[in-house]
Amino acid sequence: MTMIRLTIALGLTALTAACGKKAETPVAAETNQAAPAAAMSGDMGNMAMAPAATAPIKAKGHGKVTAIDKTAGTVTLDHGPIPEAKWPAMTMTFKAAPAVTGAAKVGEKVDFDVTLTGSAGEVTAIQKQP
Ligand SMILES: [Cu+2]
Repeated sequence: MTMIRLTIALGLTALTAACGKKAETPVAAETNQAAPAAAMSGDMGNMAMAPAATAPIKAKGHGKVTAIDKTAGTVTLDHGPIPEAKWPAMTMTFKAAPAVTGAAKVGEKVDFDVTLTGSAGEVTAIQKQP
């Protein structure tokens, strides 16, 4: 009997010790998680700078359709300034999906959504101005 109790006591001690260690492990894990989080915010700082170079910018524009090329999949817009991209007003040709080239009509004043990557852009949605 005594031996068994002792064994249980030892076992409990070992368990408690194990628990103690286990309790420490999550703390260490949290510390480890905090470090990547800090590193991530550092990465995000880099990401914030990246869009100027490569990351696509989603912007809204307003302008007039001057040409549509359904075969090439392009729409040419005489558009106003796009502050998101620091673009002045200009006439330029954008890539456009069939849904956009099909919806647009030359001469129409339009509002459009555009995704800009560097100096290239794709009109993703176009709507005749009300
Ligand atoms: Cu432009």
